[in-house]
Amino acid sequence: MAEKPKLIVTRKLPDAVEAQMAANFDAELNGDDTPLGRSELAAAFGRADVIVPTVSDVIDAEIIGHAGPNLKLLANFGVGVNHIDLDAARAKGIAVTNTPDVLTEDTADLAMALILMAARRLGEGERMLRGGGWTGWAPTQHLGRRVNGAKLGIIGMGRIGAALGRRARGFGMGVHYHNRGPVEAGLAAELAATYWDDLDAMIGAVDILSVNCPLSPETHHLLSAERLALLQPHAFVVNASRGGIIDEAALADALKSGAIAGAGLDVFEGEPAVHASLLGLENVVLLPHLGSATLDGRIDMGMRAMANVEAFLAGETPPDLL
Ligand code: 8YV
Repeated sequence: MAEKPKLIVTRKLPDAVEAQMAANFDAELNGDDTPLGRSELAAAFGRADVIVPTVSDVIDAEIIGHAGPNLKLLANFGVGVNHIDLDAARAKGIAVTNTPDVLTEDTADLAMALILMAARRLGEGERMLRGGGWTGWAPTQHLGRRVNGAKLGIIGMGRIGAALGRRARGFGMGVHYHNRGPVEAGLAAELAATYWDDLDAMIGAVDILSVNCPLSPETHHLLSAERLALLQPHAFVVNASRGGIIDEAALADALKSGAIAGAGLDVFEGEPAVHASLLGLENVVLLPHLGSATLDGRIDMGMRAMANVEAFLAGETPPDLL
């Protein structure tokens, strides 16, 4: 019998996913979920046929340079691939796939949760109660801002942006968006969405700004100090995409000075490090990259990664080839 392909998974995945991997491959799983150091990652590149990495692996040209002759596929567990040097992979003849669609709804839920948490000051309220500081209801305690009727500006109207737009409509918000171009007419009509070609103009006009575009060299620090300064003082910023799209130091300054009202962040430029000045601010919600963190979603992501691996090894074009 031919040997099974060697599949190396860099992190612990849900049991159902690992069981399928162990059944179908010579799978090296990560039982205790200790992230691989650079030398371990390089060694894994040297002996694998397929690697299933995640956002916590930095796969740059140097790591890709360690790929052995058998490594032909990086089947990323996750939709964002900014942690992988795609050009270096291509140059080395290594295909890369991701897991779109299956995490769209969960991530949009998380973005909506950030909006509600920030605008209604829910984290502040919970911290006060748990800290023993609640002395009873008061008419002017922890007053947030109404989201019903607010203008939401979505940067990046892809799958997740559109799913957030649907939620926002349900909460009575107006949907505005900036994108490479207008979305198709059916979606624009469904969301009653207003397209802004000029990002700066949209930023100045909205009450809540949500980052939903991928991180790339073009979107790195897209929300710079200059752009953040365009926001209205009552505005909120939320990010469930990638931390590097916002200049975190500039955001912290704007939150601290009151130039904007608040923010909700699920992602950070130097994860797991969080800009020190954000940690001390009350008007920012800070979550540990929970966007797709449902058991259902993580199983679906694993199965989607497996579908890509199986198609690739069968000589077919994987459904999510980048
Ligand atoms: C994933 C994410 O959990 O898919 C993405 O891009 O940001 C997260 O939801 C993570 O990337 C796993 O690799």
